[in-house]
Amino acid sequence: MSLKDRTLPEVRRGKLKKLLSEHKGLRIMEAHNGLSALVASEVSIERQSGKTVEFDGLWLSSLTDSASKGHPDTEVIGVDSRLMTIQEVLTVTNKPVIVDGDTGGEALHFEYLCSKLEALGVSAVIIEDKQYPKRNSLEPGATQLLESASVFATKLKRGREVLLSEDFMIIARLESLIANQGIEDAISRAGEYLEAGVDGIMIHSKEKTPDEILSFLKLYESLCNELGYRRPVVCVPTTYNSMTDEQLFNEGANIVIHANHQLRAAHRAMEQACKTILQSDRSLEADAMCSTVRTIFKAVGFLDAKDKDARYDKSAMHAILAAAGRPPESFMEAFGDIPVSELIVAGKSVLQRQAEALNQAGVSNLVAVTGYGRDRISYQEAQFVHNTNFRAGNSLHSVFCAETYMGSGFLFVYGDILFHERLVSDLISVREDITLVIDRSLDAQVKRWTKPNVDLVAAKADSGARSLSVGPIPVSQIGSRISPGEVTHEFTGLAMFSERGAEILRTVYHDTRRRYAAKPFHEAENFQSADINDLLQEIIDRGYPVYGIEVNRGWIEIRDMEDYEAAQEMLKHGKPSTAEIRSIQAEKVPS
Ligand code: SPV
Ligand code: MG
Repeated sequence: MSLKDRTLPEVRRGKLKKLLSEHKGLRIMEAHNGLSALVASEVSIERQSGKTVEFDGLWLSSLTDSASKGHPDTEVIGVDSRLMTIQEVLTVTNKPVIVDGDTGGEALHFEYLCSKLEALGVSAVIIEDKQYPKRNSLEPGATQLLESASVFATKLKRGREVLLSEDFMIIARLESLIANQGIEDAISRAGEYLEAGVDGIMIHSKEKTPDEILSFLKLYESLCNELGYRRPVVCVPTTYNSMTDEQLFNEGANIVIHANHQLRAAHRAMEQACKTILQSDRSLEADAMCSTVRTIFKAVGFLDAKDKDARYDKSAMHAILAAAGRPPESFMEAFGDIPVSELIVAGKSVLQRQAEALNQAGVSNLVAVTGYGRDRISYQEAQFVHNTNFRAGNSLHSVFCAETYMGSGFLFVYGDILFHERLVSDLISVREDITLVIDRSLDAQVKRWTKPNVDLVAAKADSGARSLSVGPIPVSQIGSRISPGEVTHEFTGLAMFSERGAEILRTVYHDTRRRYAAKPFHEAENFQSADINDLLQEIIDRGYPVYGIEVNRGWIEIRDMEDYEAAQEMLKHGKPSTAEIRSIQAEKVPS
């Protein structure tokens, strides 16, 4: 079951009445369990005219409910068992549901049935004017005993009297044609049931041609004219199915129920698959007759569940830290021959601080891709992957040394940034496939414009005016050479790739790697010298959405001595609050 299409009883119950009040013909499909309800709810097609058509609601057939339980349709399946199926269906769809109530049992039983169905959020019950226990209407020669019209009308009235809402509909089903009692009997009973206060009439027939139904529909209109009011009519064209739904609507039907088709289709497919497996002595040949396992997983919400697990189970996600690069000369002069990850900022190494922030946000699987000075790294609570080629490439190629950890989505982290755990928590809760944390305070950070290789971003920012939107915004450009008029943000070096995002990243990486081996690739001379920004730009250019979540604080990069001293200052009194980071960053802005 997917958790997406749920609704509440009071929201769903009135949907049928509302659709009917919009004066369009309603197409209703049978469902006999959760899966068939999902299929009927999800399926839609586009007609040649461009019009999209879907089913307007579901029919809880007694024939298919009992058949799916391996029983005949003779009211031998009890109300509690029927209610279980009804609940199963109501749980997985938000479409209105019409329940086949058989004869409704004796009047007292019908009162209880109405009250339970109404409480569950069912929109309508249809009961047939046969004697309990009824026999299905479609089998020629089956005994069909009609109830006396007045007894049935009393049952209908008693059902109405227990209802608590105006939303729930009681529809009377005429079995006169099934019991060979003729159209006059049907019309006379229709009149009596309408007078008893029913919300609609269903006329049933098992003829192959629609003639008797069409005659009934004409007489029904005259009856309603006489009465001075009209209630909707329901048809079930199982046998006279040469008529289209539209034709039936044009003849006066308001609801057309396709009463058993999913069950019959499933039965034939099941039988064929079983026979094929026995014949072939294996299942290979039957595969083509079956939906794939993944299709079923998708239909019942397992893929959604898996997605959610990945989003919320941060412990399963890897953070890949690109920590292979050579430090700037100024660091070498000041601190000697150590990688940036090993720089001590207020008592802790950069890598340790990164690991702590990630851990606090729930990401505990760290993969650090090392290169320069890897033997000098003292923090050991991560997995290490060595980029032997670190001199030739940069962050992009480093991160791909950890490609095996990307599978179910991952976090990308520059090796030379410090960040607050809040940024990570926000990032891992997004739904988009590729999301960057982007800083919108670039304009305030005047000095940053003068620095080389700042990761600039052009994103669809709002005008700066206050806005209700808080979600990620689309990124259109990323690189260090975006024209100043277009720059809106700076990429912080934190990014999140969902499972699909990682798949896109990997596919585009391997494809471009071959094609641009010796050719300029976005801002890089060739693929070998490309960085993550070049690949992200390629991804954007290929039409995949890349999003940014905006921040203006909570991170700092350490690329030169000035950055280092600022970080040292921020952290010397322990972990800074986001407000402290902001104020110290603001102090850096020259007047
Ligand atoms: C059902 O679907 O259970 C019905 C319609 O009542 S029929 O089987 O045609 O009687
Ligand atoms: Mg039935």
